Amino acid sequence: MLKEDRRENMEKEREILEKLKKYREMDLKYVDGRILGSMCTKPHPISKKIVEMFLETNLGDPGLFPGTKNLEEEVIKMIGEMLHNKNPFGYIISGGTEANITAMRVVKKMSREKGRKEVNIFIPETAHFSFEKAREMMDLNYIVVPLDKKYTMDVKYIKDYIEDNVEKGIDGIVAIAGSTELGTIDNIPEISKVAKEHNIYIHVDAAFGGFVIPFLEDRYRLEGYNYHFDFSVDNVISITVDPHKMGLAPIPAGGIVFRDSSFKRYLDVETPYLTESYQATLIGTRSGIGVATTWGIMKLLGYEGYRKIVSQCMENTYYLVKRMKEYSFEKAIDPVLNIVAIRDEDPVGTSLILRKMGWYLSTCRCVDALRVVVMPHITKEHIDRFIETLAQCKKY
Ligand code: 0PR
Repeated sequence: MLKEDRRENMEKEREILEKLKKYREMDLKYVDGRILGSMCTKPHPISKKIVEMFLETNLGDPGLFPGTKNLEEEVIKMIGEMLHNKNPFGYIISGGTEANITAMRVVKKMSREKGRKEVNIFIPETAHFSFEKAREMMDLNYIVVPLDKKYTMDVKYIKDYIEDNVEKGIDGIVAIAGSTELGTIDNIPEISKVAKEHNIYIHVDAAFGGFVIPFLEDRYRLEGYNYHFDFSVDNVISITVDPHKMGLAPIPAGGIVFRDSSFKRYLDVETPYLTESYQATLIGTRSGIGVATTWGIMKLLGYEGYRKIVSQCMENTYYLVKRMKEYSFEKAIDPVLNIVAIRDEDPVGTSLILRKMGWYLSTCRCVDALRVVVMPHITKEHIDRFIETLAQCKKY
């Protein structure tokens, strides 16, 4: 390349980066502490180096990237261990949505194999909207289970429904470990008893809770509350667990883990001209970045690292509740995980006013409340500033 061309190129690159920077500056930043309603956070700093290293990898054609494929197997093993499964099978995919859709694909295929015409799945009222996408795509039939007073799935409703509709085969139950709105955990051991009796598949959506509950110290566990959610519970066949939420990995990094590799055949699609003959993931061309960052961050932090992060989030959760009390703001429930629901007569209205004041929260649907997800980027100072703003906002 001529010297002048090179100079011109450099000049152009500088201009482009300058422009990109301006756009990026319009975005909010987690570290500013104004993002209070997100389940994502600033990725662990090691991510930058890993992203660069794995930039061109494509697990859609794993034969070309055997190193990255090995990493995926290792990371699934690590997540499996965290979820009490020595023999896991799964993938690091784009997020909780893809993970939940993947699990529903298996439930549907198994149902078809049994010759059932309708795919009947119990799903809690609190289920994430990703299940609605799965329903639309696969024509699933959901039986929506109401919540009990703990805002968890009413297991008695499931039992009664099965008894009253014996002719209706039930194919699956979706349970949540760390619900989007409140962070609640369905009573999965109780659900398991019913599932075992009727041979029903349980899928647990632990997109958020998967990287919280295993590291939650006893002192943060509510008395009489059930925290069991993983493969140690019978009939739990698949679990969604997202590294890009509390796992601190950069987006996109979701996780789907199955009890063992026997479930692969329900997902496999023939890929005659690629380096491998079958593909099980929904997305074809997929980056290996999520795999490598998750592997690196999990190795670096280990159990102890995640325990500290979760404890810090829980301390800040309790701190927020304490500060709320000082201003007579009520919590909708005792926090189960690092999510606080602040009772409010008009949560949508309040959240819009707060947004104008520069604070970004979301709202609950199952109870009139504002919702704060106390992610690792939230500090006590941010909480102090937020509470004062909320008090101010309520004066008018
Ligand atoms: N399952 C549960 C329990 C979830 O909470 C979510 C997302 C998903 C599945 C889907 O995960 P993906 O979004 O990775 O596909 N929960 C958050 C929510 O809907 C996602 C989110 C994250 C929203 C960051 C906003 C935000 O800034 O609230």
